Amino acid sequence: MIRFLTSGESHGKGLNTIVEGIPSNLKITEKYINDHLYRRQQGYGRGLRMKIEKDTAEIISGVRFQKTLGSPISLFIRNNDWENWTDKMTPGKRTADIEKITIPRPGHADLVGVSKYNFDDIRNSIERSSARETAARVAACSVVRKLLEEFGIRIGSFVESIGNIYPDDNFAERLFNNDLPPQFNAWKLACEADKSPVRVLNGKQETRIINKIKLVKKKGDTLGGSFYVIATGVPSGLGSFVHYDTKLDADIAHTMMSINAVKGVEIGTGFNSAEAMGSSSHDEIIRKGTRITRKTNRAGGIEGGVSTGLPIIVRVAMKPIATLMSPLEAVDLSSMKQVISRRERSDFVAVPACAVIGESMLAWTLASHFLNKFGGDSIEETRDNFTNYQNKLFDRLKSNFRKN
Ligand code: EPS
Repeated sequence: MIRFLTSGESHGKGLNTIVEGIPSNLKITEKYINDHLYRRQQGYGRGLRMKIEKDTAEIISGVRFQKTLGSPISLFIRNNDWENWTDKMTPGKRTADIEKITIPRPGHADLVGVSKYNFDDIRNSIERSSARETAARVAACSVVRKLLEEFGIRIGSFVESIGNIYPDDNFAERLFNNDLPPQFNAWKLACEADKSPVRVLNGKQETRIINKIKLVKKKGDTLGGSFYVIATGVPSGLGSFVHYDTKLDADIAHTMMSINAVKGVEIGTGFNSAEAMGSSSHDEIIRKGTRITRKTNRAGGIEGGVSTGLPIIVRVAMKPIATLMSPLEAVDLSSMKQVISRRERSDFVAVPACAVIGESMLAWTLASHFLNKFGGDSIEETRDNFTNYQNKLFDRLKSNFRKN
C-alpha cells in the first residue's frame, strides 16, 4: 500500500510531503520532480504569486545515489513568499497590528472553514485551503509517475475548454474512437499541450481563449474550464469489481475531485453515454494477434472498475477561480452586515495548471492499484511480477477456455 501526506500553509515556510510504500531501487532525481513542478506553475492567466515562486523540491530522505531506499521519501518545497509573510504567518507570538480577515469570499473555503474550525480570522482557513498545496502533491506524485514510466505507463493531459471556448476538432473523439497511431503515448500529448500557454492542442482555440482571458481580466472576473487526463500503456487488470472501494474508476473520481475547484469528473464518454444507445456506447471486443482488445474506447479504459488495457480517459471540470477583482456580495462577520467581498491576490485562470495536477492525481491512483496488484519491495521484484502476469495473460485465457 502506498500513501502520501502533505503539510504546509500557502504563505508559511514551505510545503512538505512524505511518500510511503515506494519499492527500492527506483531511479529518481530532484530534476525529474522539479520539471513537473515547473509545469504546474505555467499557464496564461496565473497571478503574481507564480512570479515570486520558483518551485523546487529538496529530497530530505528516502533516496540515496538517485535511487529509492524503500523508506519514506520526504520532500520539501520552500515558499519564497514566506519572507514577506513572516509576521503574519509566524508560528510564534502574534503581534497586535496583524489585521484579521472578517469577510468571506463566495466560492472559497473561507466561511465553511471559520465555522467548522471555530476561527476568529479567515486567514487561518485560507492558508491551508489554498491551491498552493497542490505543489506538494505534484512533487509526491512525480515519484510514482517515475515508477509507472518504468513499466511503460505514460500520463498526459490537455485543456479542452476555457470560458466555454472549445476546439472545432476535439481530440477526445479520436481517443474514444481508438483512432491513434501505435506509437501514441500520453506524455507526447502532454508535451504538445505544454507548448501552448493555455495547454490546448489547437492554435485558433488558443488565440480565442487568450483574448477571452484578457477581456475577463479587465472586468475583474475569472474563468474555469475542462481538461482531459489520459494514461497509456496501462495493463489490463488494475482495480476490481469485487467491492466499492476497490474500483479503479471510483478511485480516479475521488482523487480528481479532491483537486481544488474541481466540480465534475467523467470517465470515457461519461455524461454523453447517458444519452446514447447501447449499440453506440459500448466497445466491441476484437482479437489483435496475442491480445484481446476493443475496437473503440468509449469506456475510457475501464470496465467494471477494472482497467481494460486501453488508454484511461478522464475528463475534469474546473469551476472559475473564486477570488474576483470585482467581488460578489458577502457578509462581514465583524458587523454581520451585507458588504462587497474582499479582494486577495489570485489567479484569473488556472485550468492549465489544474490539468498538470490532474496528471499527478491519476499517476497516484494508477500507481496505487499497480502496486496493489504487482507488489514488490524492490523495483526488480515488481518487474518480475508484472512481466510474469503480462506474458501469460493471453495463453492463460486460451488454455482456460479451450474445449477438450
Ligand atoms: C497558488 C498559490 C496562491 C494562488 C493560487 C494558487 O498564491 P497566493 O494566494 O499567494 O496568490 O496564486 O491559489 C488560489 C487561486 C486559491 O484559490 O487558493 C499556487 O501555488 O498554485
